[in-house]
Amino acid sequence: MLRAILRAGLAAGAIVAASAAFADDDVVNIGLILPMTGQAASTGKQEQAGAQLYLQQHGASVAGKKIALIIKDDGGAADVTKRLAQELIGNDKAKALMGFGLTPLALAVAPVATEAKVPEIVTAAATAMITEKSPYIVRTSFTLPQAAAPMAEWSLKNGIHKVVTFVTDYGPGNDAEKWFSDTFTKGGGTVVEQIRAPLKNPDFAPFLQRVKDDAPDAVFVFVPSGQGSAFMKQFAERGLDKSGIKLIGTGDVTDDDLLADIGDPALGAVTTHHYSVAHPSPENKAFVEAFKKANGGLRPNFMAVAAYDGMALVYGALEKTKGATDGDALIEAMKGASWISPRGPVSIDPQTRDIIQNIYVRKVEKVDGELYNVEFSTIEAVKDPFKAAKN
Ligand code: VNL
Repeated sequence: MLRAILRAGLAAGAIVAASAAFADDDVVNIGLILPMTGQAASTGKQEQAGAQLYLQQHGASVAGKKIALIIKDDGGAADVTKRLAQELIGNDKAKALMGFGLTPLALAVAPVATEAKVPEIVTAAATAMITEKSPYIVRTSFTLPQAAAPMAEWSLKNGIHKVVTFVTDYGPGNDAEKWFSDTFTKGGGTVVEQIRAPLKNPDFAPFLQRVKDDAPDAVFVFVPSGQGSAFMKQFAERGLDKSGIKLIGTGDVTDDDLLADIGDPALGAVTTHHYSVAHPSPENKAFVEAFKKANGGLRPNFMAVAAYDGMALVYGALEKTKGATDGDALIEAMKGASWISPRGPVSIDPQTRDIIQNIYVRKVEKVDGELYNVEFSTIEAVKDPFKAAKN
């Protein structure tokens, strides 16, 4: 892992060197901390590519400042994330930290952000309570309650009465389980069983056998980005794709960059999420085309879009502060910011610093020989319901 950190550090060094024409004071370092290695490496890759695409398209300067991204690999280990955050602030004078591929990694940095008064822009991790852990946290990804509750609403209206929930056993999975189950039960549905699988190296097979034995109308699934194809393959191996048990979930399981690998067993899965590579807007068409071109044909997923939007948030804030990089000024400028993302219109809730966005109901379909999450219904401007319920 050390080698990977050094390599990422060197690459970032090259970006900084390119900004030599600007005086040191005019360079704004942004620390992008991601799992570039380890189990969540696909998230790191997508996020890095998303942030770099924004930089490439919008130029590395804004409000008279030169923007330099310093990319660091935490290997998915929270103690490393925290140390890198401290070093980026202490040594590199980073004015914002971005990334955080998993909930524990985002949480580890919260006290660092608070103490240093440096914005922590969470572009991946999605447990609802994260933004409550520091007044310097702003999020451009999503929250699991925001995505999971609409799945329950849709299920209630579409002939699904009995559901088994299947989630990865940590923050976002627990949020998904709770917000799907509570919403579904309140509306008259029955949750037959709630199954949780471990985050690290899960063997889904024994859990899937339980789903099969329960014979529900549907299984509601949350697994983090990157695990969807292992899950779906074992789902198909157990014959669940042909068992009449419908697959529903948040869009993490039918991740855009994994659909080709999953193949036909994904067909017909209905999920709720904030981004599909098939989102039919001119902004998204341009984004997808440019992303693929810059990354050897790789499809962007929701992680890439959140990092792209994290950069949009920083650029917008710097414009508002006229280049001032004081942490309090930047956070104030981010509150209430709104823009058109490749995913659709978004804004930052000034009360919670979480993102308000459309949630789309989508179905996996084959279009021109390729699998896509095809959006067929939109719930507009959804706020994180976890925080809305408290206010
Ligand atoms: C998290 C949530 C991570 C959703 C994910 O993929 C995801 C998290 C890495 O909060 O840890 O799809």
